[in-house]
Amino acid sequence: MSEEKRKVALITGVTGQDGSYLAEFLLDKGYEVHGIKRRTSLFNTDRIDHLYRDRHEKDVRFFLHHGDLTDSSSLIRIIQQTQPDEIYNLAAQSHVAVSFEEPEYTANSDGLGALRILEAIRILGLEKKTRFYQASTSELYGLVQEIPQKETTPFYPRSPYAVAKLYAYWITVNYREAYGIYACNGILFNHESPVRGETFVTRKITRALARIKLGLQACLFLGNMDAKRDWGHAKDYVEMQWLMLQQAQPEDFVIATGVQYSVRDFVDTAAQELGMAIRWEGEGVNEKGYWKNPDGDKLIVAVDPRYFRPTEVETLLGDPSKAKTKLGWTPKTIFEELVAEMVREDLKSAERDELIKHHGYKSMDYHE
Ligand code: NDP
Ligand code: GDR
Repeated sequence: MSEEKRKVALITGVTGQDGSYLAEFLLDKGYEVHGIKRRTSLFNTDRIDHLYRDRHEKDVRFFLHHGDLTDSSSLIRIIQQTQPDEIYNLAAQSHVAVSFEEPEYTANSDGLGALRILEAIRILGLEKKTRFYQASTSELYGLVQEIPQKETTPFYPRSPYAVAKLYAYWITVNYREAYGIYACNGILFNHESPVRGETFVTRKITRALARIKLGLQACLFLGNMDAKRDWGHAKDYVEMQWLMLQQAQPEDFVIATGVQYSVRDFVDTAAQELGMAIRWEGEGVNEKGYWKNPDGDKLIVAVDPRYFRPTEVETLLGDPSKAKTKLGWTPKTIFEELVAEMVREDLKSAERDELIKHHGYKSMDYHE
């Protein structure tokens, strides 16, 4: 891409899982990429360190700005400075269980945050220039009204997170209709990767089983093992986020694999990948748990009701037909490959921890 034609993208949530994959994807496409990161007392740029270069070097195309979705002034300033062709609003308090503990903050960042960006586009007169992507979610379907879920399926949010995201969904639609802004919702079903946050169930499982295998952790405590999700790979999904902004008309799209597994299936697949043939004892979830090591009575996966949610989303299964037809979507990574990749990476980091432990450092046993 030549210097004159270089497109400029602004990513909120650039330090997160999707933000890091999207930044890499857009840089590969020749974009100038600006990311918004919030101020933290320690560095939290692990996921994007490989992309970052000192501003003083030549041909730098990746820049970070301090800002926050709860602070309009920072958003307006950054958008004014960067004049982006595309804004990807990925920032959010994205943990469903945490949203029950911090509902007001979640509403502020996840709901009003989208409004603040759309208003900034208007205030700065960028309605015709800047395209806007909103990270919407399958959590909007909550208590599902139709199986599988598609773009026309009615919403029934089941958490403060989902309710906040419902506001963001509709304000995106409203600003598209009211002001002609090119604004889209990507209704993405769960997507994971080796850089998934450690407290989401998939990463919690792969990380814990790898550590249990190496004797660094005793037991993995989980909540609802019967919950079913449609899990894809984050790397595949960020390409769709970009494609949604390259169409002639702005539209909303479901992105999913169309295949569903339970949390228990995820544990089984990860255990198999690690050669840990876990024997499953008893039917149904009980508070004591029932997953044991085959060669003994050592409990290695147990249920802790602390991880149950006040209202749960039991089952999600997406119908990505529209994205298939209009965006040419076919998920590249299947479930088993996703689990295998996550397990492989977590085993490597557990091996590093084990090495440190054997040189005199005792690491902690995380359960979150
Ligand atoms: P992550 O939790 O990995 O990343 C969230 C990002 O948002 C982080 O960079 C975080 O910063 C940032 N952030 C949080 N609060 C604020 C704030 N107030 N101001 C500025 N930045 C903030 O999420 P994912 O990458 O997994 O998801 C990306 C988006 O997609 C989220 O909006 C999520 O809700 C949505 N989504 C995710 C799905 C998934 O399965 N992954 C599915 C559907 C939707 P910090 O690093 O400082 O915490
Ligand atoms: P989810 O993802 O709530 O779908 O939101 P998460 O991995 O947190 O939970 C998936 C399902 O697993 C059950 N579960 C547990 N979950 C966690 N985190 N920890 C546990 O110990 C545990 N045990 C069982 C949950 O109850 C749930 O049913 C994710 C986020 O990325 C959102 O931001 C995004 O919008 C949706 O996916 C689509």
